[in-house]
Amino acid sequence: MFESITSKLSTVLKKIAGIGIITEKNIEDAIKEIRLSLLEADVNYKVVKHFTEKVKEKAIGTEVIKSINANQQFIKIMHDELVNFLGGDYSYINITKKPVIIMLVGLQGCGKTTTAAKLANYLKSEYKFNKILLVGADVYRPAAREQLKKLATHINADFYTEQHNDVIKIVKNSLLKTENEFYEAVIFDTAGRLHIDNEMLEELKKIKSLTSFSEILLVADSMIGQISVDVAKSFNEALGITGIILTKTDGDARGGAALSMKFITSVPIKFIGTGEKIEKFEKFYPDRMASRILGMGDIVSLVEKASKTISLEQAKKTEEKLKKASFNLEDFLEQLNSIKNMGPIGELIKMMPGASNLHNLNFDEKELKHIEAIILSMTPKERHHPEIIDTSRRQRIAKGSGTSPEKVNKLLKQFNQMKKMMKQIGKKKFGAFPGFPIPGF
Ligand SMILES: Nc1nc2c(ncn2[C@@H]2O[C@H](COP(=O)(O)OP(=O)(O)OP(=O)(O)O)[C@@H](O)[C@H]2O)c(=O)[nH]1
Ligand SMILES: [Mg+2]
Repeated sequence: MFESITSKLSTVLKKIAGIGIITEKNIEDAIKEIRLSLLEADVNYKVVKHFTEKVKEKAIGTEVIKSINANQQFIKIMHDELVNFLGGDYSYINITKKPVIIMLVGLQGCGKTTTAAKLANYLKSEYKFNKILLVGADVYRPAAREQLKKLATHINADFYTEQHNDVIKIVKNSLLKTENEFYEAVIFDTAGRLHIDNEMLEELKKIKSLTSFSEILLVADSMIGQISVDVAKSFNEALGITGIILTKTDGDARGGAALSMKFITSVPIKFIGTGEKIEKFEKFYPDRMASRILGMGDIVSLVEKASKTISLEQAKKTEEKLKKASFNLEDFLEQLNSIKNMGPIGELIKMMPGASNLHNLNFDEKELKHIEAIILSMTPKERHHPEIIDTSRRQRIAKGSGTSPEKVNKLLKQFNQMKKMMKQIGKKKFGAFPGFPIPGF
């Protein structure tokens, strides 16, 4: 369901990634586009305002613009802020106190009954709970209790209800049953209403007062759009909800509104429902969601790795050398080592956005070792002035590096081409990866 927000934001990011030199104006333009994309994706306007202000403040107020890999840093700021607004780290279900007592609340049709079963199933697999009680506390919809009973049987959990309309009595009795029969967890499925109304909230408050709940979770249909924020606010003010479960994220709604709930209420989104089946239930990971929304593959860890391995100073030095065309084979070797320190090249390439399209990508690590051996077999003078390398020197270098004169030739040729290319680029502007003066990077 997050396709539209993803495609919009990733377009903006791609633009940024393609810009050589980032200026304040570039950033302002990008932020304007981001603002529009978020609004179009149904993200709550307050969230949009806060988010874009934060990104701007960080991007313009800091050293980002001056730094050499400004575009990547900007993308990282976007990602980090998005993680912030989706929620940082938190626990999922509070299981410190046994029995674990959970109540599910939410509007009609949002997926409470289905989610009760999904959650029970999750507790079984995640925490190895064996004894779970599902309680039918929706006395209003005719077949509600029957629906939950069926689901309970399906997942091998116990079910309890009573055939009358006194919800409070049902809850009290099921709490007694939970204690007496040593259940590890009890989950209450409550009734939904079409709109939030006071009567409904009063009833839920009464239920809340009967015991100390481990979790009161708001089940929210991610398709309902902007009102989801009001729904979350009302439920939270009345009950103090401990988490949100977003259902129907497999649908085609724009999703931005649902994602705004955390920011507005400060209540974390803990799980998402991704389909009708019991297994279609996942923990919500803010960082993964942020990466997904930005369509970034794993660009953030790539950027982090790059900035750790290649210092800005080093990159600047390289830039200067390239501009002056004084870049020599020794610098080239230094660059190679920086790349090698980042890990296996194949792994790095896999992390780059869009790498999934590169099916036939075969990066030969051996080739890098050869290049390294060849350069190391040269004298410092040769490394600085490769033009002095004649046939006999070539043969000596080949011998010393365990390669062949052809290989030495090839490297020298490639290096010359690269230098030429870099000289041209250096005159105009820098590409997205100024730290990588190797063709193809
Ligand atoms: N596609 C999809 N459908 C879901 C998901 N969660 C629930 N549903 C469907 O949504 C419909 C309503 O689900 P219920 O669990 O009955 O919702 P409820 O909140 O208990 O509804 P009421 O008891 O009437 O208030 C059912 O058809 C579910 O199969 C989900 O994550 N994805
Ligand atoms: Mg129900």
